[in-house]
Amino acid sequence: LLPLDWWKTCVLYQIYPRSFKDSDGDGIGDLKGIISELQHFVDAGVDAIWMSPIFESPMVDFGYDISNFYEIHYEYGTMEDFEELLEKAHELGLKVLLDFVPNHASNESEYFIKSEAREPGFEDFFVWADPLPDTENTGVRRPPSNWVSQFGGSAWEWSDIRQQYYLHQFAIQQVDFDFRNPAVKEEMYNILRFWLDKGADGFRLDALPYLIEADPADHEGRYPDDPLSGLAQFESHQLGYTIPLYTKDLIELYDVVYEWREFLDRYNEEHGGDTRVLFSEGYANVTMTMLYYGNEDGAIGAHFPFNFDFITDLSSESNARDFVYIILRWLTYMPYGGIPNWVFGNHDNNRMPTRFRHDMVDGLNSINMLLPGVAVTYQGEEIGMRDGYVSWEDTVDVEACNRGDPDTYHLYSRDPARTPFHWDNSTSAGFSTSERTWLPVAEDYQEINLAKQKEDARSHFKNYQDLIKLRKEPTISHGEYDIRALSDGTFYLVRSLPTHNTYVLLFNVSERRDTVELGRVPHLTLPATVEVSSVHSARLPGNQITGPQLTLEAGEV
Ligand code: TEU
Repeated sequence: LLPLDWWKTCVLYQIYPRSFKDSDGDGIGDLKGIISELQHFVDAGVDAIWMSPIFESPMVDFGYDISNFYEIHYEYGTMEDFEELLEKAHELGLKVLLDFVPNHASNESEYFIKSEAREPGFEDFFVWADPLPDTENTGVRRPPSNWVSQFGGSAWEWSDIRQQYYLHQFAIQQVDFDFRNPAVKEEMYNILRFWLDKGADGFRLDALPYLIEADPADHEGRYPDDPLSGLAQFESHQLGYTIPLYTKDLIELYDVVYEWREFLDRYNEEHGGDTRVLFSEGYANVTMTMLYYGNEDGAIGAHFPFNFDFITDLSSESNARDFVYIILRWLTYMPYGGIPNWVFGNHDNNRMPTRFRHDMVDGLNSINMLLPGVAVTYQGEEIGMRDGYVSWEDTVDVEACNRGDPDTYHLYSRDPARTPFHWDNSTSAGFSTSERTWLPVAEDYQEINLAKQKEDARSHFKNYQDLIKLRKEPTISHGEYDIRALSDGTFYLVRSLPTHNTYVLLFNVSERRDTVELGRVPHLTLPATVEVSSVHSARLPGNQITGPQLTLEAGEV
């Protein structure tokens, strides 16, 4: 069997630095905190970590509004801390990926301040436009188009200094770069090179669908109004979401991604060492998403685009066939030679056990680990952390604050998925020595925390460790897959490889007990031995399954 490059089978763990571990008692996670807990990744069996942005930022969008792309944010530490983190992680065999946010910069960045002042070289760094001509002499200034920000309101903001509008597809303080300007592209290479030279192993690429907008040159000199998703429709609640035509998924943006890949391949070639990688982020339909892979062989685009299908297309309402269909859809559409990946949560969406059901944690972690390709874990999924409760008074997420009010904020808020990690049952769940943390610690931390799960005979964390060990089996890394629903409730995933063990996963996603005929599962020879089972399962690892039937409880794997 040919060994596979590290990133093709890795377990990739997303750290949300603000909520991972606080080393200095200010209630905010930091790099020293991450350094102090690197052993957690080794214990768990994780191969690579990526950190949400750690760069200098006014924190309007908690780091996704970067004011200096070459500096570490002071609340998180110093450049020395980052270098130490990298060195220690590498010593432990862990890869470290950074979050690269190319679509926008903070309005406090030098780029923006210079651009707003029309300094030569920076004048066209962002998307600037005049107001619509006031043909009827109303005296009211109107933005260039009806485009809407993802966080609500117009995507255009007036600058008194420059006497023009600038585009922001996210918060007002997140100004959209103009990717039609070669100087912007050049600067992006400088930023990438800076962090690669420090030793970063790759990047998660943020918000790529929004990189390029319609060119006024193609629309009689003006920014075209969006027919479906304009501000008026949005504000009258005709649509609770947007389907932008001129600001998202534009075909030109893929060329920018392919150029980054070329740049990275060249860097890899010149510098040697382990492969540095690009994982792209974007919510889009499957056709547009697959374009990030590039062509057949998956060798010209992102190493892979994150697969958000478990977040966007499956929930506690889904039956076994829904699961099978959604999993196969990715595997079917993926270009030949592409590497799949599976994401169950992140800092933008409700946590996995909350979107699905609490009894499904082990089943979901099992499919994540036993499907082919890369398994992605969002901080907390290894112990089954659920959404925390965050009151309106404690809410800090810019999206919730902009779009919501005391009655509706919970529909938008991303705070519940961002509450601090539960290390143990001490003060602030062991996240901080302070009782006051930037977001409240979820109330269930006494029940759900890492220390307890290490002690308990059976736990989500122990299952997580066992599953990662199982992943190392050649059948899982190199084998074939077969997946099919046996009933409304239960589907099987068979992984097989000639002359190696066969592994069969049976997962009852329904709320009811379900009995299936094991004779219908291909490649399954009886008796079979249990390797991993849900914490609420009566079957224990090592138990024999004889058949001919198997009864699974609700959510049991
Ligand atoms: O999110 C990009 C994105 O597509 C958003 O629309 C996301 O779906 C939304 O925030 C969900 O409410 C990335 C980051 O992951 C997110 O945290 C940032 O706020 C956003 O980019 C802007 O940088």
